[in-house]
Amino acid sequence: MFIIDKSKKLINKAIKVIPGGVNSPVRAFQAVGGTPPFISRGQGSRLYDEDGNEYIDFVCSWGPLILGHLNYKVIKALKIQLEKGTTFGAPTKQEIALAEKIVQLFPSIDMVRLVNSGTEAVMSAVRLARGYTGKDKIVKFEGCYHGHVDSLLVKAGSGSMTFGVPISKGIQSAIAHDTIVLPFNDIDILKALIKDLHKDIAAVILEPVPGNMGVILPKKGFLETVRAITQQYGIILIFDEVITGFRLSLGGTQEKFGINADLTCLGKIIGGGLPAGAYGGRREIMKCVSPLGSIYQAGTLSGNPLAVTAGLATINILIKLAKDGFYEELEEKTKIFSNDLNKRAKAEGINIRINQIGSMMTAFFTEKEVYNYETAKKSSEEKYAMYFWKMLKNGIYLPPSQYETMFISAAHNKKDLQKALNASSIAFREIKNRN
Ligand code: HOZ
Repeated sequence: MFIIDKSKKLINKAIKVIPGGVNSPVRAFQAVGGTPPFISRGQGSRLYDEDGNEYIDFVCSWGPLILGHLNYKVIKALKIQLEKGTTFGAPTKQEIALAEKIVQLFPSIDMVRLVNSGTEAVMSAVRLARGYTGKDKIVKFEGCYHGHVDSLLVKAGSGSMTFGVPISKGIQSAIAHDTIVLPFNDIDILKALIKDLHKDIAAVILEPVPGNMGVILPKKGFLETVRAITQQYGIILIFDEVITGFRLSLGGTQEKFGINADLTCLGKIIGGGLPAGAYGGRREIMKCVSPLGSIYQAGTLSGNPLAVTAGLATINILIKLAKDGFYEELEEKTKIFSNDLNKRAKAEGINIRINQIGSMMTAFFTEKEVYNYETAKKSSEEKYAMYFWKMLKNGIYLPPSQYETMFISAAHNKKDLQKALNASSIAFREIKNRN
């Protein structure tokens, strides 16, 4: 029997003092309905809610926890730092160590600035691109989500897509005016636009492997052509690798695809479970950032010792694991899982399309290929919601939206994945019987 009475009481308290009862919209479960379980703790691949229900976690805090919850070495490093203090508002040597790791692992990054979130990283990178080029227009792609920065909350993904809000209220039309939105994976439209407007375009920004409209795979040659055409016209190419950085490989999409961006935004894994973000790139661009240059950006808790310690510990563990084929094994584990999931859906006559790369995947409830926002939106949100709840009641915690990414971590073992597959077969059968 699936009981979440305590969470029901908690959400009723929460909504009195927090919009929607949550501090980030998708967690409110509006896309799938019902009450979100209030989580009391995590351990390895597991989450536990206030009613004592145990779940295998495929959200992993939306990406940061590639090592799973409560990694022993990360926690040990944090405990040592805690004894020394939580924040100083002054430079620390750990920040140098983390910056050096990022520079070492991302050849496109000569210098990097630490901030507190992916949103801050993207907001700063966009301001820097505009300041460096002296141009105003930014090109983004429909369904790509770059945090909640005004100029990019235009036809974005994640919660904006989940709740069908193409442009958030409160964004001045003049700001949205300088944002051009194109369909992802359509290189001809991008080429035509850049040929026409390159004199006004400061930057093209994208999630090189989008994870916020569900996982979308770049078509063969798409990223390479985006890089070539932005290079040709002197347009700054910003890769938002907040999800994919250290997720797809140590050097993110850039390492996996062999492409160098001009500016890169990072987040999630680099905080090791604590709030952190970063933006970095070529030295001649980064030296325009205050206090060296005239592009201002600041942050009281930027580079704070706790987040830097957790991030550094996580990255050091990943560097060691990568030497033994960690990323290849994680991708193989995810591939086997997604192939089996596909077979089980087909066996029950349920149409799904799975996009999977590295340890990221999304099962879209549609029979057609999903390669951009428009095709993703053809998925059955109703069927996804049914699948979500049948899985949750069977102890599997999936993203509460069709337009998010499932993550598999180092902590997910064969038993976890088998349990999720068995629960999926039951869920698919029940969905079939309902239709
Ligand atoms: N940006 C997060 C995942 N793409 C959404 C998290 C949330 O709204 O809780």
